[in-house]
Amino acid sequence: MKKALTAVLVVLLSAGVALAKDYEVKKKAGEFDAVVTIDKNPPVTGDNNVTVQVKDASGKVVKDAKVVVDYSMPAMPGMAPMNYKTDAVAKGDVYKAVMNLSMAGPWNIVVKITAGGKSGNLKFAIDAK
Ligand SMILES: [Cu+2]
Repeated sequence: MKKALTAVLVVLLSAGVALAKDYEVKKKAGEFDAVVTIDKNPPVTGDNNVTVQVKDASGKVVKDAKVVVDYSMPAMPGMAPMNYKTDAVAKGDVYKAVMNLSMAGPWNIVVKITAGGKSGNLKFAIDAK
């Protein structure tokens, strides 16, 4: 009985994961290949968990990079431009950061990656709900 219940739960949980697809950006950052995922899709006002995977030109995972997530909202009527920055912390093969978006609307994200004397930026824009 317990076993059957566990099996049902596992199926339900996997289905949930498959449905809730992360926001994902794959791009070059200088000589690095990076994959940035955000656990909210679309990203939301408040906390969003950001995961960055970095590979070098040969496709090898880079574990000793410095990764900074810079996020900003351009000025809008009645609002001065906003600029935030957070360090992503290495966890296993990836880097993790929490991005707190204080307002819905357009945000520009720049992920700055530095490793082995090289650096590169990955830029993309999101529309937070
Ligand atoms: Cu704004």
